[in-house]
Amino acid sequence: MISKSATANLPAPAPLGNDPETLAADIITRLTYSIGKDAKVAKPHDWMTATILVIRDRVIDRWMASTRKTYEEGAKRVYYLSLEFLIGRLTRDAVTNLGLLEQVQQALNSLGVDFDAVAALEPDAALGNGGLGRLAACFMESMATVDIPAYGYGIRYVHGLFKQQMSDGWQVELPETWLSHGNPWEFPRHESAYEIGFGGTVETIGAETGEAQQFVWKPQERMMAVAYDTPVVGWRANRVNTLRLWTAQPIDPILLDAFNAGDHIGALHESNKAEALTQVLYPADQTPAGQELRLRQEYFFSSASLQDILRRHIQQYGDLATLPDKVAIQLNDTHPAVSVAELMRLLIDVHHVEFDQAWDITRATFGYTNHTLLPEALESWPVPLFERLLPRHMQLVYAINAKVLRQARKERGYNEDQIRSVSVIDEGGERRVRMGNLAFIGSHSINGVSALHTDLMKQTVFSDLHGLYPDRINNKTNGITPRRWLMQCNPGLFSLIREAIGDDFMDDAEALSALVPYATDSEFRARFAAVKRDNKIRLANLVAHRMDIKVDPSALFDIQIKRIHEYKRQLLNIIEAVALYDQMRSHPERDWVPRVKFFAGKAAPSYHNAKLIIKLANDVARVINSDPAVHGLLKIAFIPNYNVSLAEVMVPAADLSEQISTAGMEASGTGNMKFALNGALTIGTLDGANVEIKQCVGDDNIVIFGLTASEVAERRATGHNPRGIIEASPELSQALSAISSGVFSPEDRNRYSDLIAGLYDHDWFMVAADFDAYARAQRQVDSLWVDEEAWYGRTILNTARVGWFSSDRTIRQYAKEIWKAGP
Ligand code: B1H
Repeated sequence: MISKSATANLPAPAPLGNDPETLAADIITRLTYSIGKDAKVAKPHDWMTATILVIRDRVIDRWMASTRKTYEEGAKRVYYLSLEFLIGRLTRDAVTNLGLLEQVQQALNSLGVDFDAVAALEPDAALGNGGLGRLAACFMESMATVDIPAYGYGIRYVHGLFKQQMSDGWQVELPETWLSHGNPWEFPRHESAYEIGFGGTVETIGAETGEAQQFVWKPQERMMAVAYDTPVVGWRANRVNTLRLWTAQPIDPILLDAFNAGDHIGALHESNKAEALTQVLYPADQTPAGQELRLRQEYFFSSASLQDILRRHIQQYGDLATLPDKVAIQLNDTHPAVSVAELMRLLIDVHHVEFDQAWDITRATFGYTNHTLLPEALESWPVPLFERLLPRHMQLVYAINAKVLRQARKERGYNEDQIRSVSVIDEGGERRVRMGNLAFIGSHSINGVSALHTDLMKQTVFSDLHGLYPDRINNKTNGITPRRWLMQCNPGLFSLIREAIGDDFMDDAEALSALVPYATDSEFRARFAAVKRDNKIRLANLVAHRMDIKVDPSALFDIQIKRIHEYKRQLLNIIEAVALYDQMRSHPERDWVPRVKFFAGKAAPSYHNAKLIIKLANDVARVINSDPAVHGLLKIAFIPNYNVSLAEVMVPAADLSEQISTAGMEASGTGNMKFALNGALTIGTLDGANVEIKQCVGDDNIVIFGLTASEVAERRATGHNPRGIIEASPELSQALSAISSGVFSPEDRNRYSDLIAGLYDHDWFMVAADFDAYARAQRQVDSLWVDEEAWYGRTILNTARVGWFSSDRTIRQYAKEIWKAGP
């Protein structure tokens, strides 16, 4: 062991140079001494690793300084617990936030290497499904930017979200292997390891002696959680925070007894079981997996994170009574909700805090963010499974629940129905533990992610809990980081804006409002249009190369990219394309606006209708794209394998952003914000954050259509007659009969009959109900498009007025109103 006096005298490392010459020399040094390659034979991948190592070195000083500062100031730390972090590539983000992009580009140039080509080799870190995971990644960057001492905690999945391939138009899932070439951004911390238990029994001691009872959980299975840290660089690198991801490892890599007894396979059983836990991300967005492995993942990362948080707190402050003053823990949806029971267990069983005090500490520490109201997406676990895996936690859940229900009955006079609705245990049918209710009662703050969503939370799923705790539900409208989603993905627009209004918007996205006067400046409009055109050419090249589809960059680029889900209504968009196709063939004499409809997105592997919708998009694309009768005026491209990096190419190229969910069903959306920021017009329903986007950009600069959330609720309640609606709409009837009769699937004419029959029978997602309004709105878009000058005026106003949707703003609100942390 190194003595204290010896460490105190260690010299500090020499400061690193940031000029292109030094960077180039350091890249060569890394290539030689860290990778072991001669520059003459180095592969592109070696250049990438060497470059990342050199950038990483520049991050480390700031990282250590940030950690030191938090410690010295005794600042409150924020912990963001999330089963998903959908990061994408990190290198461009780190290097721009360090302010070293040009220097690194020059350094590589001097070595005959192209930075863009090197950066493109980095695999996406796809540790998430969609918006919820991407939000966590934007939040990490913003927390570092606005100088909040924060840690993200999650799982280091070996396999992120599956790779999507198309086979004859059908989605096929392939395993994703982002770690196959190693990950130069991560630091293994073998010393930060915690034991995690499962199963077994709970023993009671002290029952006979009359002393306070103690409960000792004796897990049957045990494994280790080992930390891997990734630095998260904030804008201008003022702060670098840590994303700590856990990997599962066996306690004994091999059972020596079994091995020696000749059972070589059996000897590895434990080790395989541990490692399986962190192998793969569940790919079911909005449909809880329900399997035991998922609950194991949830508990595993919750327990490891809480043990780490308590260790850090005790080491610095010695006492857990001060936990809520120095620690705020945010639960990203219910996936980490078992943390409520785990913190209670650690406080009571391990640290011997009394139950009531432990409960006060717990509620004062946790905040819970709800991301969906879809009933099928609300997590719950069968009581027998929960009890078998986490017997001590089951006891604590019952004890907490009893306390809350007693209070509801006594102090609030809640009746049986209300008691049933606030209980953590769902007693209707098979008994289940409701994770949303557990997260709610265990938190002092419960937030929704858009104004509409938060209102609906109060009115629907959480209405009785809201009645019990009326000051807990609050709104924090989502945001996106303008670094990745403007500066990095759209360098053309970024420099145009800088030239026009200077640099203020780089530190305050709301300063983009200085662009408002430019909306009427015809020279600026032309330059804005030229940037958009360049971005469209880039996307056109991508579909030409990847899919062999030729599209015209002067056509209107209409883009819907997001997970494939019935409530997101890609089907509505496709049906409208079919109807438009009909119209174009029937009225070739009209001046049709040339349009390309782009789609991208993954379907959960077990979601039948979502996969069928992908196939339909591809079937319709095949027919329309090859029909000379439309003269190329309408094209459809479903681009495979949507991910963050593909979004970074598609978002800047959009003229029209499709945000057409059934009102009341999309909690917020964040793609909607990215498109508006990059100068696209939105066609959308009054759902999620679209409502607030409309307020910001103004009614003339967005195209809204369709039923409102309350109209949808009313129709569902009073009964809705989709068949009547369809029969009254010739355009819709024609499109639906074409699809269901096999016009687009001649090889299997009944492929879509059930899908379409669902629209006639119940139309749960109001596709038929909203069709005419949507088609009209699309023709309105056409008429806006024709007046080019005015169109770019509107798109400029979108960019100018959506700075409020920066995740910096969102994070400042969390910090001030929920966490009481940060500057
Ligand atoms: C959102 C999810 C989600 N809401 C369960 N809920 C999952 C639920 O693997 N699971 O079990 C995964 C994801 N994701 C999205 O969150 C909302 O649909 C969006 O509207 C919202 O913008 C986003 C971020 O708040």
